[in-house]
Amino acid sequence: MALPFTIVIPTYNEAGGIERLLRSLADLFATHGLDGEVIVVDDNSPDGTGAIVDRLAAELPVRALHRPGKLGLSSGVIAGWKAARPQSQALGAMDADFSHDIAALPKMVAALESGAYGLAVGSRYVPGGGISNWPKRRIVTSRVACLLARPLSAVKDVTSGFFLVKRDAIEGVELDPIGFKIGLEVIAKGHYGKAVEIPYVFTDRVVGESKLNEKEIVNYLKQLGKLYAARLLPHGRSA
Ligand SMILES: Nc1nc2c(ncn2[C@@H]2O[C@H](COP(=O)(O)OP(=O)(O)O)[C@@H](O)[C@H]2O)c(=O)[nH]1
Ligand SMILES: [Mg+2]
Repeated sequence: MALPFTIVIPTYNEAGGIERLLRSLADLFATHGLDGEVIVVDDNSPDGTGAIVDRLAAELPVRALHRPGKLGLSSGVIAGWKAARPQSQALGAMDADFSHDIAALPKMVAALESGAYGLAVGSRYVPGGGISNWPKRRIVTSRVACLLARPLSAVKDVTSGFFLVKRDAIEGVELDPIGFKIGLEVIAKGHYGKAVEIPYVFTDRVVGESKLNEKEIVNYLKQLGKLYAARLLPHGRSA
C-alpha cells in the first residue's frame, strides 16, 4: 500500500504557475499510485494565488491554508504540517515555481516506503543532480551556504527546500520557524535514522520573482548560529 504523505507548498505571489504545478502533481500522483495530499500555505498573496488554490481544491487533492500576510517560508511549511491529515505518515515541502523536479517525488516516497530511510532529500549536489540556469552569484551563494552547514550533517544539499521526512521523525522536535531553510532544521534536528539524497536538476523559475533577499541570508546565518550553539553548548542551553 502506498505511503500516505502530505507535501506543503508555501506561496507568495505564485499565481503565474500554481495551477499548472497542482495539476502536474495530481497527474503524477495518479500515474504512480501515490497517496499524496498537497497543502498550499499562502500568505495573502496580492496576486490572488490563494483564490486559485481554493478553486482547484474542488477537483484536485489540494487545499489552501490562508495566513493574513507574508510570514515567511519556514513558518509556512511548519503551519502546513500542523494541518496535515492524520493518516499522513510522511511530511514534505517543495517550492511553487517548478524549480523542484516533481519526477523526484515518487523516488522520495519509495525511499521512505522501503523502511531503509527516514528522510529523503531532493539533491542538487549528488551525482545526477545539478542546477540548470541559476546566475553564477546564486550558485556561489548556495555552495557557500551548504559549506557553512557541513559539520551539522553528512547530507550534501543541506539547504534543499525539497524533501520528505517520516512524520514521527520530527514529532516533538522544536523546529525554528526562522527564514527560508526549514530543510536544514529537519536535517539537523530530526530523528530520522538514515537519510538518502535523490538527485534532481534545479531549474530557476521562469514565472514570478525570487523572494530570497539579504534579510533571508542574515536569517540563515542566525539559524546556523543557533544550530551550532545547540550542538556545542552544554545540554539544555541555547544561544
Ligand atoms: N507562504 C510563504 N511562502 C513564501 C514566502 N517566501 C517565499 N515563499 C515561497 O517559497 C518558495 C521559494 O521561494 P523563492 O522565491 O522561489 O526562492 P528561491 O528559489 O530561493 O529564489 C516559493 O514557493 C515562494 O512562493 C513567505 O514569506 N510566505
Ligand atoms: Mg524559487
